[in-house]
Amino acid sequence: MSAPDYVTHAGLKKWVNKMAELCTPDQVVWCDGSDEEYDRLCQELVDAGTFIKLNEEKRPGSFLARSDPSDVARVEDRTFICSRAEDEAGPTNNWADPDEMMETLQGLFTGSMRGRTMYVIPFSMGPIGSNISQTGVEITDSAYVVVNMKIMTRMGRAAVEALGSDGYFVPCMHTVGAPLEPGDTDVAWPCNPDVKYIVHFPETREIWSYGSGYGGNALLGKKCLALRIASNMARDEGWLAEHMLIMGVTDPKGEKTFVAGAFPSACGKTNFAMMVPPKAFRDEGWKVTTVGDDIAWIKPGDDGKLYAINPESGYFGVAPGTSFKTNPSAMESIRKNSIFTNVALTDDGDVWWEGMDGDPPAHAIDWQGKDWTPDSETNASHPNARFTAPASQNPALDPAWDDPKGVPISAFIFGGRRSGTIPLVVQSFNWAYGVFMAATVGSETTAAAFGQQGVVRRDPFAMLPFAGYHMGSYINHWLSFGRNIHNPPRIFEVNWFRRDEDGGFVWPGFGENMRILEWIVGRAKGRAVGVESPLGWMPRYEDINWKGLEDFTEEDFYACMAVDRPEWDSELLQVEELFMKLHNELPSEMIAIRALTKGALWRSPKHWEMNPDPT
Ligand code: SAT
Ligand code: MN
Repeated sequence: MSAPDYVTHAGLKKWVNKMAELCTPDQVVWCDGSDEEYDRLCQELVDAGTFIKLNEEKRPGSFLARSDPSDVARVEDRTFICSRAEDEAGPTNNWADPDEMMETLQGLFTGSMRGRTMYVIPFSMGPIGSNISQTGVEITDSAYVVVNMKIMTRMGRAAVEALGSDGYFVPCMHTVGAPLEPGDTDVAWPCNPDVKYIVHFPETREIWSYGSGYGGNALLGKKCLALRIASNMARDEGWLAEHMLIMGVTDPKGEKTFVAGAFPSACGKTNFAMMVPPKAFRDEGWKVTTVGDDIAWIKPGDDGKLYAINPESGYFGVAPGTSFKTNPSAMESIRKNSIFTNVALTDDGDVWWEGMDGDPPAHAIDWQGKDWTPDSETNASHPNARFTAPASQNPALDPAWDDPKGVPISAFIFGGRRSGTIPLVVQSFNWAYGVFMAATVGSETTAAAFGQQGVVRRDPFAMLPFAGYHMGSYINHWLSFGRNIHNPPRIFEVNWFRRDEDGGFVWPGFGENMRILEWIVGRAKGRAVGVESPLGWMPRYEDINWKGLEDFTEEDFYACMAVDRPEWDSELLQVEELFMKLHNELPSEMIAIRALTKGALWRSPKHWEMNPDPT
């Protein structure tokens, strides 16, 4: 099919033709993003066995997909940043020579869509017409990708019309890498089990993805464009592309403050973004609303404030562990019109996963299509099983979530999963100290995901797998960016995951995080009291609102807040290791702040004995 009339962009049409010649699909389909197109493709996916239609009464308009067992997550070891110079990619990315890689890809993509349909998906990351948004065009041979992109991005005719006849777009090439020969029958989840490449060319701003149909490997607007390519754009153009949630916090007076937060995987980012405050807070009038749960693009406005948009329009969230207890808004968001990947199918045609409310079903079909009962030794859903749900279905969606202007950010929050060392909350002394905090964030690996439990993996800015250039330069970009902001957002570090000697969590977490958020917002607005600690400003027990959590004692609180000198000596040694790795491009300020922090560690962890500083 040739391009529809509303496509007036000669460069786009030329590129699509060239890619069709390379990949030799049976046909080319330009996606218009309409509901009819979505319904038609979902039906085709049902007919092909990729989708199972869920019970229309229980889960209207929703589908289940089961991936190939070899294609269940992003493949970081097959992800490449192919900058001209190896040093540009830095020590935390895989690099390959761009010319050699392009040759490899041309070989792999030749004839790669034989027997399949090539879909052309124009999409906007961010509200169409926003000066912070970017346009991409993904070419793919996966209808599963098309329907997921429909939920996750502003996709189709509107995006291509906004592009006009000469607008800039990021070309995103994707194939599942499984051509069909005449007479071949297709499988439910085509992919290439042996060869996978997720490749970024930062200078030419191109993305080429081969062999996987899953999540961030295949929905190229998300991690590939919105983080790895966009982080390069942001550095060159003076803005930020971040792995951050954005939320609005409304206080009882009706004043609203927006904060952005970065957390590594498995730290409850989606839960935090959709947090429901405790009843005592709701009764007072506190409200939390979601702008985004994964990615933030942030630009300085003419008034000197930082404005953030969520480039996405849906949630691609981890299903296991999501329940009405941990995240009621997510549960509401997935009631209908959602796609589920690698969760279990119940006998009444609904979905189930580990950690859902109530008792497990007596029988289900697991994510690999096998019979499952609570006595089975394996999990019914894959630990990385996902839901794809439209943001518009989130009951806590912020009214400004698709405001083209973005929302003004007053605070940045960074956090990891740490059983000790890092206090529940601390505010950095200033922007540079905040950059140090963010640059040194670590998170303990969980047994399920990464093997050995309790090993701290440094994940600067929660961007380790997503920074599209040298992590040292990335830290430097943040430093200089803040220097040029008149009144930069305040920077905080949090740790919801401290444990006591018996291994139990000391902080209840979830909605109770609202108490800490209230202090953060108060500090960002220059109201709340903080006292000095070796690391930054901290609340005392009396600076936190404990209404409704009276059995959480002063002693409990300070157990979450202690700054232990021996623990910090060892922490700063690990920080030195990270800094040695990044030393080529690491700003010297980071080394200085590390030394100053070491020098500032006083013997007493009782920071609250210091005089409060009311400013
Ligand atoms: O698969 S995604 O990259 O979209 C999600 C994730 O792994 O963080
Ligand atoms: Mn993410």
